[in-house]
Amino acid sequence: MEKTDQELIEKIEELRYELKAIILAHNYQREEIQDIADILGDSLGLSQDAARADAGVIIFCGVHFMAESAAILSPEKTVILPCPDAGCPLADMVTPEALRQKKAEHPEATVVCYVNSSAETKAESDICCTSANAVRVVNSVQEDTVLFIPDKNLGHFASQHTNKKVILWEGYCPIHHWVTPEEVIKARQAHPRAAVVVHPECQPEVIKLADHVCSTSGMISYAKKVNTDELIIGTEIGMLHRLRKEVPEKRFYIASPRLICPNMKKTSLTSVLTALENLSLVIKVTEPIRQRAKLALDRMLAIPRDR
Ligand code: CIZ
Repeated sequence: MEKTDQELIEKIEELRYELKAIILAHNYQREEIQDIADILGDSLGLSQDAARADAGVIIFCGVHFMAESAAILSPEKTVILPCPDAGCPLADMVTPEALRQKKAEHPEATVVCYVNSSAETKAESDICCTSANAVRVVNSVQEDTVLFIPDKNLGHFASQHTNKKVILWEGYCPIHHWVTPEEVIKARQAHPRAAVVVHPECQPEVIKLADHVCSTSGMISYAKKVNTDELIIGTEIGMLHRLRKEVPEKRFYIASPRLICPNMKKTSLTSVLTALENLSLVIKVTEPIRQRAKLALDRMLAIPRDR
């Protein structure tokens, strides 16, 4: 007989305690996964929290590159991705081989790599960035030319806030990229008093229509401080659950009904329980790749934080 959600949660609690495991959930996860998580956040913040946590086992409810980031920062811990096929099309839009070729074409450029990328791609890069600190990272590098990978929309956003030449990689998040200006205009018409907040992975035409552009962590602080009690949110729909819980006095609307990432929704209570029972899939990064990828992350972390 199939277990009820309550039974699954009780079993997860039991095993989590026995194994001294912590459950991390990305802001885009299903509501029931967010609700059982020890820590909720963005990919880099979660990986940093995992590194600090007193736990041997980390259940990373997110997509593959996120669990890799946790493995890069916590090599001594067992990092488990509950759904082995939870990937990221954006991360897959750059390969280390293609990057090496592009670097050879632009030897003058510093490679700035968005954390939504594989460990191997990070290892080929000079410095990482997040959606929260992309502008700061681009401005921090010494060279005048930056090769920004793999998200062209975030790279374009950063290029609008720097004097550096930014070479864009032809990559994008299929969820954010396909939000249209028409959808945002329609949402504004439906909620005329609402502020429009969008993620910088959206297209420039959508960004132009927004009152504020920021990362998922930035959305929480903006929602708390902005002088309006309604917000239209242009990022993956899972974020609305967190916003509604943390800022219950305000109302949130999604900018487009298509802002649903199928990979982020793969993780269920059953897959979390199975992951705890079988301790699988363990995410491993080979030591040479880990060290080089960590260097790119460390260079970013050395820049004062802006989250
Ligand atoms: O880096 C992350 O976690 C993502 C995908 C978005 C964000 O802005 O937090």
